[in-house]
Amino acid sequence: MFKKILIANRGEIALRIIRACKEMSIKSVAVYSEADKTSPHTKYADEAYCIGESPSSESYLNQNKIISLAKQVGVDAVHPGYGFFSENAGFIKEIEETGITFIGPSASSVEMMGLKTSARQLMSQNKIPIVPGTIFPINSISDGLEEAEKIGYPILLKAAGGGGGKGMKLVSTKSEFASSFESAQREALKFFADDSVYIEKYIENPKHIEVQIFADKFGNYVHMFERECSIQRRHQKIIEESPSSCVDDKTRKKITLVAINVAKACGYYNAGTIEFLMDKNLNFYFLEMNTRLQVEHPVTEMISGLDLVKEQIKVAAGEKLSFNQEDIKINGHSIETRIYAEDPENNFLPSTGKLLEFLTPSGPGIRIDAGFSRGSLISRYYDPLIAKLTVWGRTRDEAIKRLKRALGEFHIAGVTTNISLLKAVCNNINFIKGNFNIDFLEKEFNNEFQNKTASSDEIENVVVIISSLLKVRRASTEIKNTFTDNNKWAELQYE
Ligand code: MV4
Repeated sequence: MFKKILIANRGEIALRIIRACKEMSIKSVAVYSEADKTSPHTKYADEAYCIGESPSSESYLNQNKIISLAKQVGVDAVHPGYGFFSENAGFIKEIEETGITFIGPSASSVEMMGLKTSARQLMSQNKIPIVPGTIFPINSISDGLEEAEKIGYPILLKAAGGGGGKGMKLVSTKSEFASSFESAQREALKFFADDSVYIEKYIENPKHIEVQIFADKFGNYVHMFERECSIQRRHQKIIEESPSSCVDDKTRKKITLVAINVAKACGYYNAGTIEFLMDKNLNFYFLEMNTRLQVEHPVTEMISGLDLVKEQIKVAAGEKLSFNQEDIKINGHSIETRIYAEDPENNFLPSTGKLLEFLTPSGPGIRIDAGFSRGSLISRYYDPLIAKLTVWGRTRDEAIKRLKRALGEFHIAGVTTNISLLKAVCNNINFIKGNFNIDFLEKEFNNEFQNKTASSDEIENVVVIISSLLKVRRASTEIKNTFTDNNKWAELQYE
């Protein structure tokens, strides 16, 4: 087993990985930027080194600095977390050339899945259901028009080098094709340094379902069921749960088997996630594979009882999986909400500042993953994620009630957060019924969540009342606070 691991990340995920290291008696090495000098991950690791100025490009994305530090301080392995170098094949190659293990998949798996057209080719060779469309880039407008006609409008133009929704163009009729194609190519070049664009049939109102898979370096593969990730805004997920309330046992058997076959097709090892679009008839299509540990991994941990980060470390160290598929069971229901420093009443403008107060919920079935503590500075340099709140309940209903209770226990001051929106979602009848797809937030809240909630709230009047309370308090207080209905609770905790 490794003796010392460098964590090439920051915030909550760096802490998450350090925690696993501590439980495994592995020494942890944190890296930090100027802005993160006093961040919890910096303090909690056994060793910590400053790797540069605050902008990510000069610190967390400084490949040479991180690799030379890893060699210098004598680590056996590097964990990339998510984002930054987690899906960078060049980084993986270079770190492994030094004899240090990358805690994640091979560079070749990452490369194969990173190029969407090559992933689609591989999937179609392996009989994996992909979204209908082309498996090669489109070279000319006339070829594109011909392909689009075969597939049938509406279609989506996607960047081959892309993913995550950047540079995607919806084309409803053939008259729009030429101009959309040219602009898709321009955007693909700008974002991904590659102007290759391919075509997919546009799937209307799908759900976003993903399957967690895991493999060791000996060809043993397991899945850890699905996560429902449809509740998102502009490709930023805000609520994820497991299991999905729309997936029945039969569909679950099919989609998890397909996910394992995707992983096998690219010779995958370590933790990975297969993303699918699912239509209302429960047909599902491979979308892309995320070759990293994901932000929302806690919901899978809550229902399976597994520690994914520990398993990642064990598999990377060359251990065989210590469990097989029959050992993994769904126990209860878990929901994660992402607490972002942003203002849902002001077009989700990122909110920066000092966390003047930071009280987090606790009690039965609650898990908090936070990268900050009271007094921390939320800066403009990084992702606005302050914390993840993950709840567990025996049933989805219990999990939602627990989530509402827990959201009410937050007391955050100094920055504005999206907690008010999360509470409103908990009270939304369609959310409660599991009746939603990727359009949920836009449809139910129209990006002006207060107004829309007031009319569609069929469960309680809570949000309406709180909204007016909020307005009154806004007028009478200096601190721009998120939610001030729970001051009594906060005072109690400070006593
Ligand atoms: C799609 C789609 C509908 N049809 N592809 C967005 C991010 C990228 N990973 C793929 N995305 C989509 N691809 C076809 N053929 C709708 C989306 C999409 C989406 C997918 C998953 C989660 C949220 C989404 C939000 C908007 C659009």
